[in-house]
Amino acid sequence: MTNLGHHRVVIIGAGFGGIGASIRLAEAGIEHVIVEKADEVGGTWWANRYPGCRCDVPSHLYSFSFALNPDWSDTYSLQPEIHRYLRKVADDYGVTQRVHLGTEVTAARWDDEAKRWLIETNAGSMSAGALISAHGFLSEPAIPHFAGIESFTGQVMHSAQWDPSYDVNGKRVGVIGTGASAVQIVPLVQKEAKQLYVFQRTPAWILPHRGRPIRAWERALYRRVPAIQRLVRQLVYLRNELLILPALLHGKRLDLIRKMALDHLEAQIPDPELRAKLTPTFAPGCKRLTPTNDYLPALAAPNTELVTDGINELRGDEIVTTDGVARQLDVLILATGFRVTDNTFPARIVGRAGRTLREVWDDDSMGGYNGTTFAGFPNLFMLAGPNTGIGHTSLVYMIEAQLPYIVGAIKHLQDNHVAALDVRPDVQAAYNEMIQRKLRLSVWNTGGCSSWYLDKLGRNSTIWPDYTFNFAKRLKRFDVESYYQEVSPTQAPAQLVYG
Ligand code: N01
Repeated sequence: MTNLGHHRVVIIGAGFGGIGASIRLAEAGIEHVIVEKADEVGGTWWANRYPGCRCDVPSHLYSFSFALNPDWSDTYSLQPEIHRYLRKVADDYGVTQRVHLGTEVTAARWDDEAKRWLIETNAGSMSAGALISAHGFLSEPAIPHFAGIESFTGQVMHSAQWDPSYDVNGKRVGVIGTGASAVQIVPLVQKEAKQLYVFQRTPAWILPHRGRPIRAWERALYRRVPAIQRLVRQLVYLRNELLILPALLHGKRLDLIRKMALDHLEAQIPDPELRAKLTPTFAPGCKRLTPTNDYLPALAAPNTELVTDGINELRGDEIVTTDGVARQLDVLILATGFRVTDNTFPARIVGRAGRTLREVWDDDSMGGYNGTTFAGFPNLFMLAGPNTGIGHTSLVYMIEAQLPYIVGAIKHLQDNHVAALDVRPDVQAAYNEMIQRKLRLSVWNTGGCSSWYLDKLGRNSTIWPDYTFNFAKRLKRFDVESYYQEVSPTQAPAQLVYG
């Protein structure tokens, strides 16, 4: 097995999280490498290349605060443009040269003797004083098992594993799912397919989309006066934060969203029978809100059928629903989401007690401290970890908020000859209690839907239940007092300062 050496820090993943971490570590003079399983940087914005893939967070907000892009062509960017942006940031900040592409972490084990992480990859092994996991919680496709899927004669593609060489033109296409991915895929596929079947288990709240191309003069202005773009970004940020209080209290403003969505539905779907099928029964916001102007008309098109009966089995080239109707397909598109609360990547991370992070989470629920560190997993930091998710604003903001905290911890290790930092279990437990208390009345917990925000116990281990600026404030400074520390064996006799 090739020895890929020892590093001060190893970062897993070269998406927004890994690239941002690399930039901040380099600024702090901390040696590190990034390992990325794909052959490209970009993370989710490289994996998701389905037709129509677009960010539903405004462009000016969906970027690093320190690397604004005055050249966005649309107020809501398409995937290729976001991917180009990330590649450019990685190049401009020297990240690209630190990335090992095509290198997938298969295991990472904390060595409590040597006080370091031992990391196995498909390209060799390496070790690190600290490990930053930026593997992404929306990175592992959820592929439901339908009876007969193995012998289905058509092509099957998950939205995050799109085959760009596949041409849907003139084909009979089935799409399963009605979430954020499906509402972007359906309109484009409908235009080209001979016949489209959309298999809906739960209708989504569809809001009008406010996107528009950004005019040449606006781009010129942002280029010449970056402060104006920063102001626009700040206004978008503040407007989005207004959604938090009603979401937490399940309040009035959500009624406004409901009305806006129902008006949109009425305007776009004249047929009352179809409209009834497309009217959600849960509270808006319980699942991610999906803005689009093209999805509902695509469902009403003559070559589309909205199927609301459950899926029974796949048989040859047919999909058979519970009412016994068989429909022939050339391709089945699974817009069925991701394994989030049951993500298997944590099964590769083995902590101090020889247990994987997955095993620890399976005992109870996914959880950590500040969404970043985990008791029993010293010197492990996770970007976009448990309860850092947000449905109303940019995840890049949350990732950026974690960076000073992580860099602060790693600098603490380095500057004070500390070998290991392990968050105190009591601190972690109190933190999670606080999170769960705040979530109790929220629309995500009480809105009457099932979503990837909730785990098998019905506990919400994904959403940050407060204003995002409070998350940033919390993580501004590394709070060493919340951690057990072990002095480096090379500086002093191993000194346990636990408990
Ligand atoms: O996945 P989802 P997604 N039989 O989990 C259905 C981010 N994102 O990929 O609602 C039948 O939302 C399932 O049905 P139901 C964003 O954070 C961001 O669309 O469970 N149907 C649902 O309709 C988002 O929240 C952007 O009844 C089955 C759908 O599949 C997250 O990714 C764009 C089924 C899954 O919806 C996930 O979105 C796209 C089964 N066995 C995505 N299993 C941005 O713009 C599942 N379904 C930033």
